[in-house]
Amino acid sequence: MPRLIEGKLVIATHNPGKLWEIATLLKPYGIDAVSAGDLGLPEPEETGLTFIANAELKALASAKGSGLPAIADDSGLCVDALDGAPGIYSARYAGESRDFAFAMQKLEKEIADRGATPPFHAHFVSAISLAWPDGKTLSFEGKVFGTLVFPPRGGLGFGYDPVFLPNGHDKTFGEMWAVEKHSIPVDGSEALSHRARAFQAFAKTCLE
Ligand code: ITT
Repeated sequence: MPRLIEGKLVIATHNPGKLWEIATLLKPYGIDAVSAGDLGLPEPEETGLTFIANAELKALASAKGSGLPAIADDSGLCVDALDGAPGIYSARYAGESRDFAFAMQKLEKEIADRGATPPFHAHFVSAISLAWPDGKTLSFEGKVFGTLVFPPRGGLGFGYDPVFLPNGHDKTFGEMWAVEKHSIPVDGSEALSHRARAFQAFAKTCLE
């Protein structure tokens, strides 16, 4: 089957951490990627009620605004003790200034207020959508399960990485180098991060 994307692709995110991870994941496929920010494309309001709905809405806004296919990620952290919050509201949970040190403290307090005791089970979700200017979309989801640790550990990564300890590992995402968090194993086994897992599914359908 021919590849579904040839030539230029817009990465429809305004989050520098995500942009870097998605651009790195795309690199081996020889895709000419450009960011929505570099094209001056506006950030649409995330009015969807699911990760996939928001990823589609962001990818479609960039595809229609640029006339090129676009890929977007909508992601977040779901905490069992908070009934899945902050979930699709993970960016907004960090306030207008997107202060994740504050957001991680707020998580710790809200979990304590619920009377929960460790281990604090949580998972990250990433929905990756690819959209074309004619309105067609394809979406893929990836998840990674783990527990939350307080205080946060490590200064690598972005967002909630320092409090997330993936199951089976002794380092938080904030203590892992980027390659460990999101690389795609060459032997075809499953990647570690939610975004890399969603990307594996996307790449299988659209890039191979
Ligand atoms: P765009 O919509 O422009 O892509 P955003 O930051 O607003 O950027 P989301 O609405 O998808 O993106 O918000 C998801 C938030 O969840 C994000 O801001 C991070 O704080 C957090 N998050 C998602 N993936 C993460 C990861 O791999 N590591 C740490 N935090 C992550």
